[in-house]
Amino acid sequence: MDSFRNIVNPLCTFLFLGIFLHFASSMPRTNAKTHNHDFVIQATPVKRLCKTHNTITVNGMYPGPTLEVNNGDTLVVKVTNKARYNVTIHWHGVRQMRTAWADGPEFVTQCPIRPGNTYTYRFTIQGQEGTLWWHAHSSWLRATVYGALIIRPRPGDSYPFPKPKRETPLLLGEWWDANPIDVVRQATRTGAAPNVSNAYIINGQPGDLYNCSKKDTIIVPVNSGETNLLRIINSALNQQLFFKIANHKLTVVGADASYLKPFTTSVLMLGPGQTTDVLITADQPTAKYYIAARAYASAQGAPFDNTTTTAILEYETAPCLAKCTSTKPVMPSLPTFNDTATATAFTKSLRSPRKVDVPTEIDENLFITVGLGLKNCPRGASRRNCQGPNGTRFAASMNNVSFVLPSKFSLLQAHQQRIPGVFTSDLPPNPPRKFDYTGNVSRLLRQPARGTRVYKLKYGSRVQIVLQGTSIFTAENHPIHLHGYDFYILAEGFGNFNPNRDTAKFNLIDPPLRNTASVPVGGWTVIRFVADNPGVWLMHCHLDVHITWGLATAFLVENGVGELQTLEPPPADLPLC
Ligand SMILES: *[C@@H]1O[C@H](CO)[C@@H](O)[C@H](O)[C@H]1NC(C)=O
Ligand SMILES: *[C@@H]1O[C@H](CO)[C@@H](O)[C@H](O)[C@H]1NC(C)=O
Ligand SMILES: *[C@@H]1O[C@H](CO)[C@@H](O)[C@H](O)[C@H]1NC(C)=O
Ligand SMILES: *[C@@H]1O[C@H](CO)[C@@H](O)[C@H](O)[C@H]1NC(C)=O
Ligand SMILES: *[C@@H]1O[C@H](CO)[C@@H](O)[C@H](O)[C@H]1NC(C)=O
Ligand SMILES: *[C@@H]1O[C@H](CO)[C@@H](O)[C@H](O)[C@H]1NC(C)=O
Ligand SMILES: *[C@@H]1O[C@H](CO)[C@@H](O)[C@H](O)[C@H]1NC(C)=O
Ligand SMILES: *[C@@H]1O[C@H](CO)[C@@H](O)[C@H](O)[C@H]1NC(C)=O
Ligand SMILES: [Cu+2]
Repeated sequence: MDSFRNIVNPLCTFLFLGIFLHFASSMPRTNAKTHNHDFVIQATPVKRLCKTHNTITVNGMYPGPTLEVNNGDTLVVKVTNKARYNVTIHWHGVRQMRTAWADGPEFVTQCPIRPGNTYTYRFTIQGQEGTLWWHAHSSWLRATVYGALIIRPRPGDSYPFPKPKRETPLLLGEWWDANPIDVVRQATRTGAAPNVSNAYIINGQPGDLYNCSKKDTIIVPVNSGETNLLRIINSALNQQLFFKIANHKLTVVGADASYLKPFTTSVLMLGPGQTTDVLITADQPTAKYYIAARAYASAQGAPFDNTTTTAILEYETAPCLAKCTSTKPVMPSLPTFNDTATATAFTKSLRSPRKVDVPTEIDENLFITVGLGLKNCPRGASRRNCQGPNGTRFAASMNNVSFVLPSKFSLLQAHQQRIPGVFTSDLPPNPPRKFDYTGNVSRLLRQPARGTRVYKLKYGSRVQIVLQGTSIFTAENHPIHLHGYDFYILAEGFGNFNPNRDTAKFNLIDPPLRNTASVPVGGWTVIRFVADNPGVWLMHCHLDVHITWGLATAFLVENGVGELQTLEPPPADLPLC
């Protein structure tokens, strides 16, 4: 080798290297791995709050298995349904480029995996790094069927921050002292709001404030001086959560598997579906500190689970072992349940690490209202089925369409095989009636229309959506999730979006890239993306109570030109209805 190096001059080396790099980048990456997993959906006895419930789990684990991959890897997950419910699995935030068949929402990209059946999800992680998660996307099964999906940089690449000593996923969830499927079925029958949860949990445990969970409380060990990475996931079904660690600052470095410009905060707010990666340095006296989460509940007067879940950050350093075991951990002071100022300050702090490529020209400019509604009691229905406010049934809608899932074909199959009568592509791009969205809305406007109405997008179109919250019945913060895409969040604000005033607030330099946007209570959020992934993609509120009421729609993104812009053919084992 020495003699070789001696005979090539520097220019030659440079050219040679250039050609080699060019060649290497056009070759398939040989270091990408394929991860094979078996998921068995089954009923398993799980004890929480002193009571045992038969719980739907994956492989008997609660939460389910953590999947760890590198950017560029392929996942092959064979799901076997041994439970008595239909099930599907959604890979939340995975872009699923050309593989919409593996996205998972039932009746959108597939029919359910029926009891006794299997389906194998195959997809590749492309250009995403950080924390995502997976969860059931059928009825309310995701209350217990969920787990973390950790995506590290490609082998040889590193994090854009110093390598943390340890990494810990923290999945925030909700626990009902009941079968969650019974809870949603009861609500669907009565038309009233479903029961709120009985406790929040961190990695499956309500924590130290509960006698029955004390001994199983999650411990996050640290050593003095070290910096660790926490991957926080809000997997709760119906609740935005504040998150805090006593006496410790958190440096936010990522959200929804995109890196962020690091910033320091003492409190996080996560809507269901959102993830946040933070660095924490053990720079406090050796002791135990509570890691705690509780509700950010923005809907005025609505009942919510007002409990606190905890884990413990425990310094392992020797003197503590003797001293700290007996002392109570330090409790952080969490924001009050309706502290919208703190929630908004957090979401407004997120920035991409550098200037990003936000579409500046727009082909599709959509204005979509998101909010609740009330349906008058259907003629002839019993009062028992109309236990919503004043004898109504709860509903929710986007641009006044309360979304109804099909039942005979998935939307994607109907789209691909041109099966008529399953959906219509006429979701209005603007509210069918203009009104003071966040004001005192007339009762004549509160009842939405039902329909399976989607919006068609040409391949490559540049899309802007103003998501406008409404105060029909009550205003509330809605975590709006788009499948198959990440989008830039340009701005958010309160009241009615006003293009003349609010366009000036758009961040076209370094807006954050996410898959779930928090639409502020009584306010709006503006997002942009390029429709470069063909398929049918659900957009919905990630509060499951709201999607149950119809707060959803779907984008039908057409194929572009050539194979690389075309949806792959469906897998042979795709479940049909
Ligand atoms: C919901 O809560 C009510 C009141 O506490 C209770 O009677 C009912 O059984 C609960 N429903 C379910 C499905 O657990
Ligand atoms: C927890 O246990 C303590 C001591 O055994 C008892 O005093 C307390 O009432 C229990 N709390 C609950 C909520 O059961
Ligand atoms: C929530 O619980 C706290 C005690 O943990 C109590 O001080 C507060 O009043 C409760 N808030 C509501 C709205 O129930
Ligand atoms: C929060 O709720 C309390 C009542 O529990 C109310 O007094 C207070 O004004 C509310 N704060 C905000 C910011 O809405
Ligand atoms: C229910 O009826 C009462 C009395 O008519 C009225 O004050 C209230 O605004 C109504 N609520 C809704 C949600 O329509
Ligand atoms: C809302 O409007 C209704 C009429 O549409 C009126 O009766 C009511 O007083 C108004 N409420 C408020 C708080 O302005
Ligand atoms: C929604 O549509 C229904 C049925 O057409 C109508 O009665 C209602 O006023 C509409 N509401 C809004 C906010 O457009
Ligand atoms: C299960 O899925 C099938 C379609 O594959 C559907 O016909 C059936 O209604 C579903 N069952 C439930 C309880 O949703
Ligand atoms: Cu919502």
